[in-house]
Amino acid sequence: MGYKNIRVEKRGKVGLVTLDRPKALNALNSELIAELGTALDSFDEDERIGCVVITGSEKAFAAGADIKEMHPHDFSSAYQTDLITPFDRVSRNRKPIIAAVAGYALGGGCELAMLCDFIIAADTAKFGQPEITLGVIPGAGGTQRLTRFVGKSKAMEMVLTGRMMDAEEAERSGLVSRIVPADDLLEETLKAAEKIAEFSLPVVMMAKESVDRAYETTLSEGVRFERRVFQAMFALEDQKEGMTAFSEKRTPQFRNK
Ligand code: DAK
Repeated sequence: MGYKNIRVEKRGKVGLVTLDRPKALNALNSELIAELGTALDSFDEDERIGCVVITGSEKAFAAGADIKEMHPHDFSSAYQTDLITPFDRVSRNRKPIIAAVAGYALGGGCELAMLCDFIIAADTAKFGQPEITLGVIPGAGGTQRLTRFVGKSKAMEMVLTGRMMDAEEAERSGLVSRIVPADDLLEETLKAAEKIAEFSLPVVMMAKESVDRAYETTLSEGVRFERRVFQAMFALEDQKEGMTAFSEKRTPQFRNK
């Protein structure tokens, strides 16, 4: 497929999506969101891909949903077209997705990063939910996910004032897993993605599913879920291979079985 708003590449076992609307700081219009969904579907279906990275430019991961496209909507059209909701597609991906964020990740851009499984931030990254300044509130999970990441007080302040958070504050608050120099962002993120893609794919997918379960259930239910998944892994050839390789002091050769 020919993409107009994103670039899509395979780097070995890693699928790389680069948001590419530089004139609008990667603002997420409906065409870009549809293209992103198509790219993620193709990586999810591609058995050679073990992990996906979404990144933007040096200046912006994404400066939010496209305000100029959203502006003319009324309630009826926003509701009937399910405005920007296909966005949630990211959270249905079964393979891990890492957000590599440099520059602005605002509004829907911050929400897109939070929909990924974890965020690696350049030292230039700036996160924010400035929707209040436009007369609306976050609409793609910002009030919910940001609160789970950084706690009520900081999320409330950011959502109510539109204040941005720099990379250091984001790391301190648990929004990002780590900070790297901007020049190294893609290389460092690809390194993490390649590492994940070398492991057994079904085990990686079940690890992701288990961590995600922590957000959807009670602790005791989550622990029970984890235990069942752990026990089920003993039906995999890759569990035998991983533990045999440890005993034989060699690198395991996982076959995703
Ligand atoms: N939409 C459209 N165009 C944008 C944009 C955006 N979000 N952000 C930037 N641009 C465009 C600018 O209009 C400008 O275009 P021209 O004027 O050159 O044609 C170009 O990008 C460069 O921007 P600036 O000239 O403003 O660049 P600066 O460096 O001076 O400032 C900035 C950078 C990021 C601080 C500034 O551009 C800015 O404040 N941008 C808007 C940030 C923002 O408010 N973002 C939140 C948007 S609301 C939903 C799902 C999601 C959402 C809603 C519902 N559902 C599922 C229902 C999400 C809503 C949002 O994200």
